[in-house]
Parts: sequence; C-alpha cells; structure tokens
Amino acid sequence: MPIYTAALLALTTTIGQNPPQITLGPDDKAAFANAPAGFDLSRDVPKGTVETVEYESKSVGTRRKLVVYTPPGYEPGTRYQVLYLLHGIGGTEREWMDSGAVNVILDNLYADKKLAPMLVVMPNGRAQTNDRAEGNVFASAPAFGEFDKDLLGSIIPFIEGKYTVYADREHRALAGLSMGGGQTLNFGLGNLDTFAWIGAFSSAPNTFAPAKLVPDPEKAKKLRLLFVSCGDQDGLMRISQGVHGYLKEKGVPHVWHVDSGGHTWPVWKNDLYHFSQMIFGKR
Ligand code: FER
Repeated sequence: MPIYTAALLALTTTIGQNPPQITLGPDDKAAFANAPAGFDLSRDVPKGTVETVEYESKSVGTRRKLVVYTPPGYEPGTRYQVLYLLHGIGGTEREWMDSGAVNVILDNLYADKKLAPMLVVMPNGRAQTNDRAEGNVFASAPAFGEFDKDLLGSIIPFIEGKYTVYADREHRALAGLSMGGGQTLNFGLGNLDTFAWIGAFSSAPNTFAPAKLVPDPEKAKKLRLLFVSCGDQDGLMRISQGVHGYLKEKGVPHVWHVDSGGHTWPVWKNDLYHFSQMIFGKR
C-alpha cells in the first residue's frame, strides 16, 4: 500500500463509501462511456520513460522532487506539449504513478494512436519544507494553497529549461484530483494566460467559490477545454456540481462528466483516460 495514512483511509471511507446526501440533478450524468476494460493494464507496447528529478523551489526554499513521464519514442530535440498533473491530499509526486497507472494508461493510448505527444509532469503540491504525506495529512492543506507560487515561479520555468517543450498557454494543460482538482481550478482559472486546458477531477473543499474562480466569465471562454468531473457517490460532489452550475449559468463552455463511483482511483483513472485524449488538439 502506498503512503496513504490511516487518516486518509478514514476520509476515503467517509467520502467514498458512506457519502453524505448526494442529490443528482438532470445534468449530472456521464459525458463519456467508461474506458474500455484493460485500459490501465500493461500491454506489450512501447513504453514511455519515468524519471524523478529535483528542482530548486524558490517559494519553498528547498530542493523538491517531481516525476516526469516522457512518451514512447521520445526525442529530446523535438518540442513537446506539457500536462501538469496534480495529486490528492494524501499523495505526493509519486501518487499518479503508484496508484493511478498514469504511464500504463498513456502507453496504451499512444499504442492506439489516440494521444498527442506530451510530457506529463507530476509535481508535489504540498508546498512546504516537509512535503511528505505524513501524520495528519489535512494539516498540510494550507501548503496546497501556496503551491501556485512554486508551480508558476519555479516548476514551469524549470521544465521549460530542462526539456524541449512549447512554452505557451496553448501547449500547457493543468489537471488534478481532489486537492489537486481544487488547485487546478484555483490556479488554472486564475492564470488563463498560462494554461489553455484544464481538468478538475473530484475537486476538494479547497476549491474557491465559483464567483471567485470565474470573476470574468468572458475571459474564461478563451480556455480550449474546461473539464469538470466527479463520481456520483463522492461526498465532495456538491463542489463540482456548484462549479458546473455556475459555468452553465454564465455560459462558459465546459465538459461536465459524472462518473459512476466514489472518491476513488477507478474514477480518476477514467477521467485521465478521457481528459488526456481531449487536450492539445489533433495528434
Ligand atoms: C476536506 C475533504 C477532503 C478537505 C480536503 C479533502 C481541505 C481532500 C481530499 C483528497 O485530496 O482526496 O474537507 O479539506
């Protein structure tokens, strides 16, 4: 079992299996069929490469780790697009690898020619000196709120210096699950000049209120994709419902996808499967 703590397991049980009252409205339905069986199982196909690298975080003042997936057939001299992919409250930079099978899902999609060439950068969203998921993981919630300085001020410049990647909004996507979903909405919608593609899966209570998230609906319309999803048995559902309702009221184009499931990995893997195919236009 990865680094999930007892506190997080209790949380997952509370919000996943015994959810508070969830009322589904007419809009709250699946936008896509589930990913095909086996989409997250390793096949005999070319594999991408996964490496952990360290960067200097100016805002935190430490050297921090992040995980980078480069696709099968990666050529260092070729320009790639970048998906920045964020974890949940009990995770670290390893979570999408250890629990989300991100490399397996993407390897399979590349083998099936369904994906645009991209790097996936998985940073640690807990912007504090000790960024391990230790003890009471909820105590680090404020550090998740500080992460925008690290992402924008250190991580993106580091990635754009180390790898040959496009360095404009059209070629940057931001996505995440739960706390990382809230970060994605807060920092993605707050930095429309930096990201053109946004995916928020099962967003947590760190998500800003909708009117703060989208103070200027006209500006948000310049996003290429705003993907909002949640499981139909997730106790945090009301947050995503609130975001969808506000976007709809203000006429901001978005995808609203309600998965079947709780606050769990099958939902987030399915979201990644769909979201990754929708970003960066044609392959
Ligand atoms: C909360 C419930 C859930 C909360 C955060 C979460 C900050 C995050 C869950 C996750 O990331 O999986 O009240 O408050």
